[in-house]
Amino acid sequence: MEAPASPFDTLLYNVDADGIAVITLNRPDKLNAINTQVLADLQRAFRQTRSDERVRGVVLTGSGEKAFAAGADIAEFTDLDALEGHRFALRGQAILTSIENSPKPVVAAVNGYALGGGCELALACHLRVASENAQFGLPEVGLGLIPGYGGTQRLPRLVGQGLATEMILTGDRITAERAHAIGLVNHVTPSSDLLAKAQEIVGTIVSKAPLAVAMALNALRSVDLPQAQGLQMEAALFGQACGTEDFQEGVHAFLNKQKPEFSGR
Ligand code: DAK
Repeated sequence: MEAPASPFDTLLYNVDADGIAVITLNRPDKLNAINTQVLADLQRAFRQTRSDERVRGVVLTGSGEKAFAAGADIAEFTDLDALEGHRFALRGQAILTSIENSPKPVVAAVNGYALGGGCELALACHLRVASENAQFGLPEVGLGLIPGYGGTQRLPRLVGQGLATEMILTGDRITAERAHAIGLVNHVTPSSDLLAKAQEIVGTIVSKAPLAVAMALNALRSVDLPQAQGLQMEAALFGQACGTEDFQEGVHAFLNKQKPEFSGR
C-alpha cells in the first residue's frame, strides 16, 4: 500500500502509536537546505503538533544520510537586500522561537550536516541527538553574512561565549564527538540508532506529567531573566503544578506503589 501523501511540500509528518510526531525535512537532493517553503511548512507543522491532542512530543530530523540541513537555501540569497534581510531574519527567528516555545518536548535527531540555518534549527530544539557522522557549523561569515536564525544568541547560551565566538568567527565545522564534549548535543549514536534514540528520549519525557513538562520547559526558558526574577517565575510555576490533578495522581501513585496515570489536567 502506498504511504499517504504528505500535507507538506517539503516535510514528512508522521505520528506514531506513542504520540510522537516525527517531522522530517525532505529535500535530500539539496541536503535539506531551508528555503522559504521549508520555513512555512515548519511553522504549519509545529502549529499542528500543538493543536493535535494525539501528539505528546516531537522528533525533528532530516531525510537521507548526509544532512539534517546544510543551511538556509543559498539559491534564495541572490535578491536579498538590507531591508528584506531584516524582515526575513525576524520571520525566521519567530518560527524557530515558536519551536523553542513548544509546550511539548522537541528533540532534534541530527543525521549529518547541521550547518548555518540547519545548526540554528537544531539549537531551537529542546535537546539534540547526533549521528556519529554529524557535523555542526555556522559558516555564514564566509558568505558575507552572520547567523540570522538565532545562532548568535542560542549557541553562546548553550556552549559559552568563547566556544560560540570561535565557531561563528571561523565558520569551522565541528564533529559530533566535539559537539558532545562541549554540550551542543546530548548524545551521539551510530546513524542506524539515531531515530530510535531520539524517540526513546521523547518517550521517556512524555511518560511524565505533560503539564509539569510544559511548566519545566517554561521555567528553563526563564534562565535569561535576572536570577531573582527567574526564582519568582519558578515559584509561580511550582504553585501551578501543585494545583494540577496530575500532581495528586503522581503523589498518590508513589504512596501506593503504583505507576501514575497522568491525564494532563
Ligand atoms: N543551499 C542550497 N543548496 C545547497 C546547500 C544550501 N545551503 N547545501 C547544499 N546544497 C545543494 C548543492 O548545491 C547540491 O545541489 P546540486 O548541485 O546537486 O543541484 C546538493 O545540495 C548537494 O550538495 P554538494 O554537491 O555540495 O554535496 P557535498 O557532499 O559535495 O558537500 C556540503 C556538502 C554541506 C559541504 C556542501 O554542500 C556545502 O558546503 N553546502 C553549503 C553549506 C553552507 O554554507 N550552508 C549555508 C550556511 S549560511 C537569513 C537567516 C539565516 C541564514 C541566512 C539568511 N536571513 C534571515 C536572511 C542562514 C544562512 C546559512 O545557513
